[in-house]
Amino acid sequence: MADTVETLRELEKKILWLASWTIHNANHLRETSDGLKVGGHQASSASLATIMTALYLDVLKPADRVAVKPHASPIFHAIQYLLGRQTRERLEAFRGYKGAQSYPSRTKDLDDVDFSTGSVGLGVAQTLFSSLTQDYVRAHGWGLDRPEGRMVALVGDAELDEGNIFEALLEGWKQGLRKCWWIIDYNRQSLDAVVREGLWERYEQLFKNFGWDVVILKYGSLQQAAFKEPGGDKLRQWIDRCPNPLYSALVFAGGAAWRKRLNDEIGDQGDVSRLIAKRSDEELAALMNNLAGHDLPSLLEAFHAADSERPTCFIAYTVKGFGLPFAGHKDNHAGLMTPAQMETFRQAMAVRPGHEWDKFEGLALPPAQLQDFLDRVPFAAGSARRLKGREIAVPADLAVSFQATTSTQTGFGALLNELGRTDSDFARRIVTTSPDVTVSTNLGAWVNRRGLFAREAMADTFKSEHIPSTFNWEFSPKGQHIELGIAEMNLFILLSALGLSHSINGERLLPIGTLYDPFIARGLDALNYACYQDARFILVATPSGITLAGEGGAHQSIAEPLIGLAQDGLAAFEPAYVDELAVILRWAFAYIQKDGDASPSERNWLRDETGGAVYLRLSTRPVEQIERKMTGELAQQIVDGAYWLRKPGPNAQVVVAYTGAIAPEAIEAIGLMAEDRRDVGLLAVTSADRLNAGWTAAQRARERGLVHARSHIERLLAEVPPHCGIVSVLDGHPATLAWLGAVAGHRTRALGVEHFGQTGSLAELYRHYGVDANSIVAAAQAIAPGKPIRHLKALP
Ligand SMILES: Cc1ncc(C[n+]2csc(CCOP(=O)(O)OP(=O)(O)O)c2C)c(N)n1
Ligand SMILES: [Mg+2]
Repeated sequence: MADTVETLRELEKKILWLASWTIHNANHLRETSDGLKVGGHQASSASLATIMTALYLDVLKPADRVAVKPHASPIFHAIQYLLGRQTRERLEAFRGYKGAQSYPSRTKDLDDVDFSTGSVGLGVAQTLFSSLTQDYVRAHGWGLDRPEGRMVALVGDAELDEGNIFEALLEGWKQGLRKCWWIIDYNRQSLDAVVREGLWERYEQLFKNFGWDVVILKYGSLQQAAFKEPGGDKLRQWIDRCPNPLYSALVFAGGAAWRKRLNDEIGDQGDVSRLIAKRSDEELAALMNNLAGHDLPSLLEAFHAADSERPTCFIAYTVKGFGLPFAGHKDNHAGLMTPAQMETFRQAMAVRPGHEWDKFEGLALPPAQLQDFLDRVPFAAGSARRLKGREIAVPADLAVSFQATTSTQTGFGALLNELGRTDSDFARRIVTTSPDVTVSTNLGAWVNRRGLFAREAMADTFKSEHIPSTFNWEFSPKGQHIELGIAEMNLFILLSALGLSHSINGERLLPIGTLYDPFIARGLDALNYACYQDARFILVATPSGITLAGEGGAHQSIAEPLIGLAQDGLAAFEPAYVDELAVILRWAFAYIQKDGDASPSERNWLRDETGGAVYLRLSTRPVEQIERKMTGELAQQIVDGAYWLRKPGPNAQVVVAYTGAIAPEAIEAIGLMAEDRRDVGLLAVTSADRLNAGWTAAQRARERGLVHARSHIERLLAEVPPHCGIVSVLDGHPATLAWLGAVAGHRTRALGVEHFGQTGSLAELYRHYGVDANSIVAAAQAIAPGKPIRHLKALP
């Protein structure tokens, strides 16, 4: 143990040096090249240096997974560098093009980041849901040959202000969370300032209330020893009473300031005066700075003693900027060491110019001994940390029978019900989840068949009491639906965890999450986070839009189609018909499993080989279905984003392009115009997102010399005469389709919803927002002038 501590101390010094140098060096390079200086987070990193040294170089095992506080990324990269998993080139390019990332990134960093962080709070919750996911996988009998991992989050104390953390805590309690450690970097500083007094007490109570163990790491071993000296109890009382800002200020001011303050306040009390007096300024500062979060013996003891099964919160007292000249200063968050300070630091670390990147430069222990220690670090013993789940074969098509008039939401329920009947490997890998809207998003039939997941079985009381109920609500370890509380943030973070299971647990899941479309906005940052991590899932958002008529503005989504269009890593669809949905859903199951790197297809210019998550925007509106045979060509076009429901003739004057549940209005409008406008075309757009992405990519390809590159929408619109107008329409923001006019220069009028809806009948609302058949005709008349359209009624 003593040997280990000594070696770790040396390596911690090196880690702090490397992290600080990484930041300084990158800033220095930037300053000279573009005059920009960026916040370096040297202080925020230093705060976690000791804890991360203890964890990565001693405590953690290969199966453990960590979400590192965003601003501790330089420390993380420095540790990986020492372990031979990060390159000097990337550290030199820190925060620069293709360099090590400012915040740990699963997708952009090469040194095996387990969970991305950046938007504070999300990575923390991700560890909790990853632990539940691990339980889910193992309860289903998968991955049992691998050791279980602990899911660890390194949390900033101000990060705990983020509400999503508490939403997750509540869910974790409900689901019987285990194997999860949150280590709070209690430096009592946030970005702007010093945090409130006594927060640790609130945290302690709070975590205990949610069934966690709480370990408070306050006094380091030097302090503990000093407390045993005569007068030590007085010192301890003073430390306990000292307000956070004062403690921080004294840490910054150093030994002489400590002495003055301590003497002023408790110096006339005999024993404690001697305790203070017998220490030099330097020793006194070392004693007062010796909080447990910077004390390797205390940390190692606590981490090794903690129960790995139980969810455990460690509150570790630290000093922001520990070991650096601005330690403790409240303005230090984005503070950078000046070149002069860096020079002093270099000398203190005994690093010769030109040897800044040498692994063991300036350390007292022999390099061979240090390297030998690093070679035996348990965390680094495993092979690749990125696992690969086996691909799950998807059936050639998803069969479903549906009524002549039905909605996409009903169709979705029917499709899952069908899947629920089958006992294939494919059906077993599906896991559904919903934030308290399981039944109202039509997952009920599926859940009846597959059951709810819980680590311990729980009978449905209504069933056991023989009270008739439509839904069987039985929990068991074999269940395939994870029922969540209402918090949408939790839905997305759980999807993020389930959707990374192939990589984290080596076992692929096919996750489907359902929620009401407008409430995507509630969890949007978590959705973005899940996509940034490249998690794979299918999001089914239903119902949607003003088509919800009676529900009013608070339930009617407007902007979501634009989210679908703009969100990276998420392919968005809004089908109108159930046969389209069946095609898209089948495709989605395959798409979420892809992670190849083939170049974009010449057909649609999309990077389908790389895969991603999928968003399906569905509706409760029953729509008369089209009786047709699903040909391979039609299915392909549905997936590519659009097809001609009615091809425009060579002299077409108007094309109506519609998306989703508004299809009947578009069809009706075509009928109303038929007598007075020639060859009217009807374009069914199943994915504005994919059409738009393909179009952008094809243009870029042409600009780079691939003159024959054509996207799907360009090919479709090539058949439309130049003077033809396009009226686009959807139950969502009109900008979603407004760009269609730019593809080939057609005059376009984009209809849709721009303002908060209200209650009313469907007909009233469609008329009010101008997306009814008559409004489509009026728009057509305006952009494709000709003889008056006889069926057009005067608009109010
Ligand atoms: C959602 C979100 N809001 C704001 C920020 C900007 N931000 C980054 S760090 C930080 C404060 C961090 O304080 P703390 O968690 O205590 O970390 P410390 O730097 O003290 O270790 C803020 C506000 C962010 N990254 N994410
Ligand atoms: Mg802090």
